[in-house]
Amino acid sequence: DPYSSDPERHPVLHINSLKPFNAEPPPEILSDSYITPSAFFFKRNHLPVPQVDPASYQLHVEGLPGGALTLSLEDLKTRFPKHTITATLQCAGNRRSEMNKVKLVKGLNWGIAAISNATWSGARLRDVLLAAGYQPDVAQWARHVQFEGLDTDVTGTTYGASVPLNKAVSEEGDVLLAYEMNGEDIPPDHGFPVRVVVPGTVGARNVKWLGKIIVSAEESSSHWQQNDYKGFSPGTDWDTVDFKSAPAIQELPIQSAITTPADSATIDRSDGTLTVKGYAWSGGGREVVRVDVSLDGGKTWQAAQLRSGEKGQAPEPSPPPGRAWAWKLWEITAPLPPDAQELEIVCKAVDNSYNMQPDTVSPIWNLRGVLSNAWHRVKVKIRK
Ligand code: MTE
Ligand code: MO
Repeated sequence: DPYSSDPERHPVLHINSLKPFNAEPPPEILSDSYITPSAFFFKRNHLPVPQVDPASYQLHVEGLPGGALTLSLEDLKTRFPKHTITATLQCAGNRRSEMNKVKLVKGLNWGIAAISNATWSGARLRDVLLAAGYQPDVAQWARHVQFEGLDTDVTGTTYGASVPLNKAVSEEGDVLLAYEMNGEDIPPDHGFPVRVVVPGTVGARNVKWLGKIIVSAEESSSHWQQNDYKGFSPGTDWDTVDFKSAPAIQELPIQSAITTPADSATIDRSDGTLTVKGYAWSGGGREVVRVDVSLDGGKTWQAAQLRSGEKGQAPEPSPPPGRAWAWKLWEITAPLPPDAQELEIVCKAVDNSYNMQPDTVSPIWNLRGVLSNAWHRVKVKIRK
């Protein structure tokens, strides 16, 4: 069993697949803390977790004029400044289950919690590429930076992905070769000893157990870059789909969801108010500027309170424009409509480019069930 050396996991996680291991936390845990504890951080593995010896670990950097560069973990930690960011990762398939309700899609049936927020520390990819011989004239022929994981399938094929070169080398891109998550060594499930963190970019490009970096004219040839993680028209089916016709997902669209109350919950009328909580995030470093909440299925709206830090503590300093990599948690306490026995609670977020979420799922349905970001709706019953 290639999965026999997979690590232990927290029993509270909702498992979508055991081998490979894919799991998400109960949604209400996400709004308990601004930084998601690593044990609860969603886990998305395509393959068995590789066991990497940190003492003999090597990272290879290829494709630059200076020839190949090989770095040990110690090199990465000592030869480059340590940089820390707070960044949210979201799987392209987050909220896929809502697309499945419209019409069956292919993929893991994720709920709303294939998204989490952590602090990441490591060397800047930019600094490592510069040390490996990157110069501005490389951009005349190179367009992409490819990443290969050390996890392999039975045929020896590794997980791989790529990101645009300009994201990788930009001083404002904040792409990290991270060796710490939430102030500790990266746990095995999240890429020990080194993973790429490409903030603002879909989870799939944040390659774990990083073994190789290749600067190239072409995108990664991996299955996951070429024939997966792309969006299509609702009218495209498996007979007509042409994966070459669509770009690989990189930045993700504006997203928000209600973490509590849960769908189908029964709520006590008690003091006549209701507290609703959730998360909101947008890709490409766009900052969430507002979350609107409705208790009547979208007829009337109120703006929620946004938070970017732990409860009761000073908020994290506001990020420079275009570098809002972390989510906002939001909360609203509103009076319950008198006599209401049932409510449809809805949320929708707005980012600083005024991108907004679509109101329903059908117009954005796609056969892979990715980019699922319609208004999130939760129905609850009110007990007298
Ligand atoms: N990197 C490797 N090497 N192997 C993988 O299976 N999964 C990707 C990405 N990086 C993956 C990987 C996907 S699809 C996602 S959503 C994120 O890792 C999940 O990161 P997490 O498990 O730390 O939450
Ligand atoms: Mo993913």
